[in-house]
Amino acid sequence: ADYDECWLRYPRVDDADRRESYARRCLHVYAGETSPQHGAIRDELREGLEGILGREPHLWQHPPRSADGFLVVGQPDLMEVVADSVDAGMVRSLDDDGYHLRSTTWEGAEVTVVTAPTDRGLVYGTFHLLRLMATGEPIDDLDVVEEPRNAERLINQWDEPFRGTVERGYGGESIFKWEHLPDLRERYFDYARLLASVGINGVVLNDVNTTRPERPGDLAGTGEFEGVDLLDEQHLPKVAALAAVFRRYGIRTYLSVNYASPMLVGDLDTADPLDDAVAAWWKDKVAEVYDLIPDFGGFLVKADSEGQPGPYDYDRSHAEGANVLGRAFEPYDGRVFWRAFVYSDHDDRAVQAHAIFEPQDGDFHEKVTVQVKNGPIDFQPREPVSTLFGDMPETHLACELQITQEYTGQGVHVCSHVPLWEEFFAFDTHADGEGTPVTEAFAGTEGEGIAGVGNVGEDGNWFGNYLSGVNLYGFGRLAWDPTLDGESVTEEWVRLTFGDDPEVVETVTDILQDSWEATVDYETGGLGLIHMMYNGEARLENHYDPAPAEWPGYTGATEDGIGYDRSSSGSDYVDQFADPVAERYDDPETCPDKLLLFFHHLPWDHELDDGRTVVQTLYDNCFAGVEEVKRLREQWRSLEGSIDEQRYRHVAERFDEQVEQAERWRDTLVEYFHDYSGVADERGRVPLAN
Ligand code: BDP
Repeated sequence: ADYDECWLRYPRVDDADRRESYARRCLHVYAGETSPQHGAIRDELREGLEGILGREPHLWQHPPRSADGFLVVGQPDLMEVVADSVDAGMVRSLDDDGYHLRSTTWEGAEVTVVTAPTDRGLVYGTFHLLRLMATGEPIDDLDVVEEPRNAERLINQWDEPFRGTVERGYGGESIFKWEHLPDLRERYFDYARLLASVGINGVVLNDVNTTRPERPGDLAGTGEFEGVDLLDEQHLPKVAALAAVFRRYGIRTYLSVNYASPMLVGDLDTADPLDDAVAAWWKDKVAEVYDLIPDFGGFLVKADSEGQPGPYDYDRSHAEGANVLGRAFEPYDGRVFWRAFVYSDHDDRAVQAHAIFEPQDGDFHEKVTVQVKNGPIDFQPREPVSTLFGDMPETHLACELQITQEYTGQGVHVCSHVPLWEEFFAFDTHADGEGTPVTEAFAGTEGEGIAGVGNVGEDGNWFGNYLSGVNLYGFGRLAWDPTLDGESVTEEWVRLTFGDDPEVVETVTDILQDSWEATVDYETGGLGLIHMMYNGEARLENHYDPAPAEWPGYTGATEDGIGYDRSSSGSDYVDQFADPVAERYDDPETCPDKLLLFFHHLPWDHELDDGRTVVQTLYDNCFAGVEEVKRLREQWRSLEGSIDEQRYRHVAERFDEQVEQAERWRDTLVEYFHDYSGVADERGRVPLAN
């Protein structure tokens, strides 16, 4: 293939003893052949084991009696050797996506067992075993039981089928070629492998923006909108073809749909959720989809948001709007993900989603999941946690994270989101008293989980910046288990991607772990400011260059001070948090510095704990962010010769551009702070010399 293998490289294990120990247990493989997932498992083992062992494995349809040892992959109910080797009752009782790995002996042979209650679990278990070997871990004493902490682990592609582009994608064009489908590309299979290898179980194929203004850059609209989705007769067979690819890897397919589909795809003259014909249309449409795709996952809907149609067009609530779709899924194992990314352009945007959705807690149909971004605004470099988490106990919730680096340097900057997600996951909402981490708000049963806005495209390296691969890998691993240690996940990715050289592993892991805070510093000044990036009239403009002056409404900058007052004397966003979080945020003395100006408008000379003023701290952080990126670049440069030239150069070049861009951010921001405050930097750096 002319594209990168990412973390599925399967290089030969150098250590001969270790390799021998793997070969003894895995050179012979006994695996089923009856389901599509079995096909995927056999293919993966063939490729993976051949790489790792340096020898072609033997695949059997029965236990290979002559071998001293073998690997067996199957459900206990279908294979005697599995039933004999594990606690079958325990395996059957595992979560559908769970699995069990065990080393034992059977009739004198050393066997390695991968078993699960479902074939999808077998896929995950197989990838887990291969990961252990690819990272050189011993497998002679395995006893691993894994279950995901989140039932739903979805990728949301923001791919635009009718343009071939990816909204907010920095890795090139969309990999999905709709004009050629149902013809399949090898790349679809390889993408499914990447996703399944990190535990993803669903993929939404198309962008949430299914209605686009005809003229780009005209969101407010001329009234001429073009709505599109994939629910028509021409496209559904193409969707089914992709669904078959993903199914092979245990991944279910979903679609973003336009709320006005009954009018756009159907020929009704309304999409009013309380209209019987509309309800019947959705029911029939969902039935038609299930005829083609029996394991279809469901719909994702962006309604009444940024120009998309929705129930507001008929004076209906979000619950009324979502429930008509939810009811259409009643006969099936599928559901509706309904986004809470809803705001209007007045008042404090942070309070809006909660103000709209929280009062409807309990009103959403069983088949509806409300999907909430991690923060109350929009994937900013750092935001507080959305107050909907913990405050909608009667509703299925999913959290939405952004894997793609829309606001964090796009295809250029090295910025791992893993530490960002870790901070988010660890947040204590206090919803149920102390010790109610945010993860509990979406880690329930079916219908709850985590969605991530994808970051792959047609580029040879898939992501734009090669190191952005850590964001897809880390997302999958953390969606499976948000309590995993982010640094370990990152290190795992580095070892799978760059090999085992300890210096490379340590250096790249450190770079990634420190990269996010650096970005936060030069892009925001590190005290909780948001939306300081260029954001032209058109929704699709930029989000990469600094332009704080364009959005004084977000920074709250005045001659007297800076920050947005969301305290009890301002918009009172703080009040949506449970106590004692609300109290802590409400008082500038106890509000954490990193979110201070998100919650408070403070005088430029307001003193922080360490005695520095607000404006001085902003200056210092902007400068520190740039220094940090330079340090990270130096660290990367120290690896020249230790990793292959092509990947070395690629990242080195991006670092050069990142340093320049970080300097531009720093200079723009400090000038901005200086223009308003009139306060010079104590260290003489601001105003800038030229
Ligand atoms: C913003 C993006 C925009 C998306 C929107 C969304 O700038 O492209 O359409 O979010 O999530 O982050 O719907």
